[in-house]
Amino acid sequence: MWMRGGTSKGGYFLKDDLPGDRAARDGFLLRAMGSPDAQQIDGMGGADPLTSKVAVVSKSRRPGVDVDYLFLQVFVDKPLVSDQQNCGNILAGIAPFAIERGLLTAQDGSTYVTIFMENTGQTAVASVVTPGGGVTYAGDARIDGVPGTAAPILLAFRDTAGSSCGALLPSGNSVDRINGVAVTLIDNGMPCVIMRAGDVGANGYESRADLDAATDLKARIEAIRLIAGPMMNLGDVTDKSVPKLMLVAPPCRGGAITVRSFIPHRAHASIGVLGAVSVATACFLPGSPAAAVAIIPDGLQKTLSVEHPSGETSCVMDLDASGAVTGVAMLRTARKLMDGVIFA
Ligand code: NQM
Repeated sequence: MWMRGGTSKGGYFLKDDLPGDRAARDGFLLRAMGSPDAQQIDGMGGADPLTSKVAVVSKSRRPGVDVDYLFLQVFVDKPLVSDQQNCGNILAGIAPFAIERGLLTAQDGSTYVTIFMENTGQTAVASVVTPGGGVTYAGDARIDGVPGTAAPILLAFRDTAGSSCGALLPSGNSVDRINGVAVTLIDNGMPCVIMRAGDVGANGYESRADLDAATDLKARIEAIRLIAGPMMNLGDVTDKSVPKLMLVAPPCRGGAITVRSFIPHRAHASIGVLGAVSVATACFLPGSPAAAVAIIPDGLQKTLSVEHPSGETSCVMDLDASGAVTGVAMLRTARKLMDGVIFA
């Protein structure tokens, strides 16, 4: 099934429908997407990392969990399929897909689906609208980066700290310096290197096209990323899609912070779900580049509006009395685009 999940798009497969052998599976997915090729002309991929994504889904045997979800990034221009990152946007399509495929029985009204995210060994709970026990994609929820409206899908995360790096702050610090630039190395669901846009020669309000064309900027921040990888327990990240690079600046549309993200070699059209969670979490680290530019609302439950090139993404954050983030919820939507047979 091909679905839009949040601001991403990709192929959703039942695990049993794919080859069990990893090399055979990856070869199949590369052919399905048309990679490696900048145009992905011979496959389903959209010539963009945001539309060259795969979800592998199965009924879970874990207690209290409905389905297992493995995310795979199919590189556009390299013969690479990576399971080294999670994806919160593709996650938005998992519950509807699982219901459509009969992996679980939906309730009349709305259904909560507990999803084990295999890439990081953590769980998320998705709530979907299911009138009469079936999925509906129609509704009036709107997310920036997607035209029109659709049924709301709420994603709740409780245990995302240290998802891939083993700790929220894998270097043990709120701030490190790499190549003279102050950075926060953080992983609250997505490994991210957060720096002030102004510290690397950007302003933080650029368009995606301008960022993609900024060769010097991209070389400067890639050099930082390659050094950050081992500091974040990720090893050599030359051929990995993590950590992501987050250039932050003061909000300009009434939000909490402005971000331009690289994922990691192309600029993101908006921002990743767990990428936004990680940036929002960094806003609470005193002395960090994010805290220096963020405007934080009052209250123990705070909605942080993360501004990005296509609008904003709101993260609803629960904090404990010490100010540590204990849970995050996000609004997403998804849509079934086609269901059929792929030839690869
Ligand atoms: O951070 C793109 C996306 C993502 C990831 C990327 C995502 C997340 O927008 O949870 O959703 O960072 O490669 O789909």
